[in-house]
Amino acid sequence: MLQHIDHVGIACRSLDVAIERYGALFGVTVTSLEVNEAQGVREAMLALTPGQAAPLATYIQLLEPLADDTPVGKFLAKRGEGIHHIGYAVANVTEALATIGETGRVRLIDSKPRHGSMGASIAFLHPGDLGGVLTELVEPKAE
Ligand code: V0V
Ligand code: CO
Repeated sequence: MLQHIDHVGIACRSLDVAIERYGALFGVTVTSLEVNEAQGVREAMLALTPGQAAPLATYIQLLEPLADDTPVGKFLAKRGEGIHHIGYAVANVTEALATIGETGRVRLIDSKPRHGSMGASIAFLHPGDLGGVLTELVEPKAE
């Protein structure tokens, strides 16, 4: 079901500072910069495999909260900067949600897909049922 790691989400207080750091250290650059009001973030996707066509690309997703009372804002207050979630690519997020939901073993934060970065369809699974790892299913936008 899980095809590859689409992105690793990293919570940061300043997106600009984090983007500069990753560029200076690793030479990665911003592929996409978006504000996602529904998720409460300003976020940048930095491709690890420039030139390789999506959906095979893997990204670092840098996340800055739009407000304190958002998932990333609360995370920063409780835990500070660090890894926030892992996003796995799936072929079909609706089908993946149905299959996972049928097990009854994990709370679906999203019962149906939501709008994600770069036109992807995404859904989150609760970290409390996944060994403390907030897990995101990502169906990248079809080319
Ligand atoms: C919170 N907890 C986490 C966590 N965030 N554990 C692991 N990883 C995280 N990222 C733990 C927290 O330490 C508490 O554990 C417990 O969950 C409840 O935390 P809370 O602060 O009271 O927060 P809640 O319950 O209000 O919300 C937590 C959840 C929320 C995970 C339900 O953050 C959520 O809905 N996340 C999904 C949406 C999201 O994260 N969007 C931002 C990325 P204890 O203390 O009880 O043990 S947007 C994105 O990635 C996009 C757009 C994209 O990729 O395209
Ligand atoms: Co994400």
